[in-house]
Amino acid sequence: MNPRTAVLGVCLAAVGACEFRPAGEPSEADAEASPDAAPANDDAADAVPAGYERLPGTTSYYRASVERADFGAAAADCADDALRAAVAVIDDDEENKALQHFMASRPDGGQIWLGIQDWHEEGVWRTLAFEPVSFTAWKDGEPNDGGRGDDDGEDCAVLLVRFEPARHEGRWNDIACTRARAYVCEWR
Ligand code: FUC
Ligand code: CA
Ligand code: CA
Repeated sequence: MNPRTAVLGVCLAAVGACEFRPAGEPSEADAEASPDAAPANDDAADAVPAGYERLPGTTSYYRASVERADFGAAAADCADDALRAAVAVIDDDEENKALQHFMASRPDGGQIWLGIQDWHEEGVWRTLAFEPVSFTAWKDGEPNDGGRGDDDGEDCAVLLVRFEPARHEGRWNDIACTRARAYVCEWR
């Protein structure tokens, strides 16, 4: 299957991750913050998914992948864990460092998928829910779409956990979504 099709399927299945809300309408977060809102009664949606843990310096819970997978399979695996679980989206340098540290000692953890893509619009990086990406840590010269700029370029991205020279560790590179990489699932 075309990896883009696979990811879109996941996206549509993961209701929370793919919510399109017209501007001005209250979000779920607004409802929770309102004193008049009904108390949360969906315990299952609020329980930390099995295998997820808190990492210092972050506000989410995370699970490391068991084996490398192409981006579509990674996204499906994470989305399968829980509502609001997805391939980790890194929002700041603290989280970038936390995930680097989390994966550094794993043999297959040299690079991990990020939950962002530019296949929807080349050069415009967004989450799978098409939210804009606020924080980036691209390596010098990246993202370069593999030098292509067409549909066969590089539309997924990884965090370089281990890299030579080491000064590039912690930076990001765009690569083809069909490659096999480790990943971290995030539940927020
Ligand atoms: C590294 C990057 C390139 C490309 C390739 C697959 O060589 O510097 O931009 O992503 O990997
Ligand atoms: Ca691209
Ligand atoms: Ca690249």
